[in-house]
Amino acid sequence: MEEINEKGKEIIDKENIQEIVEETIQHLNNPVNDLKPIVKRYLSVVAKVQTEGNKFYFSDGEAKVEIRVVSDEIIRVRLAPHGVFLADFSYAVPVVDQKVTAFQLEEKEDHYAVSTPVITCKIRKIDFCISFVENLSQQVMSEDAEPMHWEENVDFGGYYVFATKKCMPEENFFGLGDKSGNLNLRGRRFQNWNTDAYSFGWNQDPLYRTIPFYTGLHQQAAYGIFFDNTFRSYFDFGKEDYNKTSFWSDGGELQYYYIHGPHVMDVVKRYQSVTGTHPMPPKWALGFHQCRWSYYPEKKVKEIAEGFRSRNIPCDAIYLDIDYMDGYRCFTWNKTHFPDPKKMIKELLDIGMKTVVMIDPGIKVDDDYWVFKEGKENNFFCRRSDDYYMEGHVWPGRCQFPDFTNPKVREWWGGLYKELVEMGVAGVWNDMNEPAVFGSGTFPNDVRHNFDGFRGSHRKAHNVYGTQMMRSTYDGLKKLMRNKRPFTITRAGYAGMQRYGSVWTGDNVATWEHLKMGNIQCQRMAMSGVPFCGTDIGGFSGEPDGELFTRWIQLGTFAPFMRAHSAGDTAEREPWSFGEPFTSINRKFIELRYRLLPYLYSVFWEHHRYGFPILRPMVMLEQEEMSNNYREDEFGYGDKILVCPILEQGAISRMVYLPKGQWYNFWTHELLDGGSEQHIEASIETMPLFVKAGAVIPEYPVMQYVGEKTLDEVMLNVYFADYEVKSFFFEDHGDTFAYEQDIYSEKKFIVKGDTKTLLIEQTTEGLYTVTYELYNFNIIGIPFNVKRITADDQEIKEFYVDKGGDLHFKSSKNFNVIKIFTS
Ligand code: MIG
Repeated sequence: MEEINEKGKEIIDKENIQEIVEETIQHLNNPVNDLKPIVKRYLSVVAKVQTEGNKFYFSDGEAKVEIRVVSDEIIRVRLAPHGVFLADFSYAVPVVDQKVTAFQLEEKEDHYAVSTPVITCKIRKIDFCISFVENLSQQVMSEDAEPMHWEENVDFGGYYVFATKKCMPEENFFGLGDKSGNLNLRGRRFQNWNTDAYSFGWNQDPLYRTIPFYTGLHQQAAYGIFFDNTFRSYFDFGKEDYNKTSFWSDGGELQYYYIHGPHVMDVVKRYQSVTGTHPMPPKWALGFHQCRWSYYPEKKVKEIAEGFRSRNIPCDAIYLDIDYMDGYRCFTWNKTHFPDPKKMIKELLDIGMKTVVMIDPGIKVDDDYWVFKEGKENNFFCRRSDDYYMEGHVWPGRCQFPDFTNPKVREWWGGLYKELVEMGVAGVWNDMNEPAVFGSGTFPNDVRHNFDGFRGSHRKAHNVYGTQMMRSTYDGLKKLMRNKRPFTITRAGYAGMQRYGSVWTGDNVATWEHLKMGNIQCQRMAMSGVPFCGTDIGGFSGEPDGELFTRWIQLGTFAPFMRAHSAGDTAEREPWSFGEPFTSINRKFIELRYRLLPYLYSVFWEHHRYGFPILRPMVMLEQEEMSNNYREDEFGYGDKILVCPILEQGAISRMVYLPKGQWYNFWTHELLDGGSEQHIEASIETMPLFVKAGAVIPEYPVMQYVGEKTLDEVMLNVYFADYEVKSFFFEDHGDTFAYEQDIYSEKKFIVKGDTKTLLIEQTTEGLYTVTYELYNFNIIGIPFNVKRITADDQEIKEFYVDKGGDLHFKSSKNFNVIKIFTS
């Protein structure tokens, strides 16, 4: 690599270029040289500039670069080695242009500058090196170490494309989708190629998903780079050369978005503005889910469902893994095990249990099977370059695979869910969509794809196959469910996958290391734009003991997606499988999940509407604190709760870092000062959990499933602070898209305390009216004797302080201002 770069540098000298081209041609024409040409070509001197609206073109005479102002904080860069850009189509980015207030192009002595009110993109004349500068601070956020370069791909056509940037001193990197290993990516190299990674290990790479987006943080300021390229791609964060960060891919266009911060949170939020946020999920999907490979026959499924109810352990969904099908044929039922699925699903629903079923991409080659027949007749299955069908073995045996990059195929596939939806299936689980094939791992490179009319081989379509399958599932269900919110879960995906549903981290293992790894994976997914993520609680393969399982349930309580799952060759694994004291502790935490559900739902809304992630790694909460670049256990759950799982066997306490400000210990209500590490007790019955002072945390009574009870009041836990703090509380129907027509209720609370008073203000937005009438206040940490309470100047006479010092009273849900006085 180093050698090649040296070679490349020579080329920068324009004089040399003809020589190099001739050398390359000779090299290619020499039959002895069936090696790839080792010549990389670099952009050279900027020779020509053109403007077209928000797009600016710079050329060195042959290669062309497009700089497009996407918003005040986002600029896109594209490279066309021979001056012709590829079609501007992306599965990740539905709409490129956002709102820009102003932009301009200026010519300076040694560079051109494309600027917005916030950032400037500089293109250096002499060598085409591109840099991004924040206007206000003049800080150079990101800067090419070498001009963009490429290498002809003789085997497939097109180019290998490369960008190499300076790795700033003390710069750290985050994101990049699903990688195992530490949260901070500095010093490592990665590859993106969706892979079925059964029992993956620490630092194993690649895994199931591809999200070529990272956040860089240096001198306390952050920016992001989203390399929107679906081919196999690579990222090197100062591994090969401590001073360089590079990304490259096996084909496609060198196209990336520079996304400005300076807060890490801004970077992630703006990345979501480019690739979209997750739609509101059905509320029940935020409950607890129970899964196993596989629960069958029907009797077993019902027994498990009833097992939850008889033990009073809340649960909203039960999963049917591949064995519910007839010979693993998708969209069929094994009639021996499930003689009347509709009836079973209804009976499950009667006790509040939703049914989620698995659907895989591999379709059994079988002329008596209607799905295969339809796919064959309509030419919906993938073909090889020489026109043979793409065939591979998966669960059903010999299979063909729908080309989900074809909009017609997506439409067809989406419609295939009709019968399942009519039977009452509430959600769909898409597995094996890397795509995974037994033996060879995945499709061969030469498989052709429609790519929404833009055509491509599997090299280009591989990493998006899973997302397009999931999209087809999501869109299909949305139609069939008559605009009720679908619940979908996928294993594979590409950037933007969050627009179509949730994800789990794949086949993990029942070890303490995997518990730690899973915690990091979900945080990393959150920083990569995928909020609704969870791990297989308990570990998919291997056997957890009661302690590990319970610690996993505890962590899972604060994973956006909470599901226990296990492989078929393991012992049964329900929350009660390990006996006491574990069953009771598991129940207590699952109940906590349901108590905090209105909070989680509100945080989900903040994600959907404003682009904030649900999980917030410490570096996101406090990026100015250098040590947070390396912290990966503690995380924010929304902006009001801080979680720190116990990740070590036998541990009954641990050190926890609390960000600056004041925090209440959730269990003891002890008030702690942040900004340092604290020693926190956490026997197996508990885990370190903190609430920000000033927070209003809405709470529901424990329910066995979402919507079990009609509420006549909602509890508001208010944590006293002697400064001002805002909180959100979002409610709506919970399962329709009416929120898109403003039919929701978004409440904002402002809490302000001092030594004598506490004020709680409420404002409401949206057109939805909640059905309950009262708030039941639980005020924690009031430092004075309460003498009087008013709601909108009306006296509230009934109140009391309990033994623990918490103040209780009720008020109308419609209050504007509540005042609590000491005199
Ligand atoms: O080849 O459907 O990751 O969750 O239980 C294994 C059976 C296929 C892999 C999934 C796992 C699921 C399993 N599947």
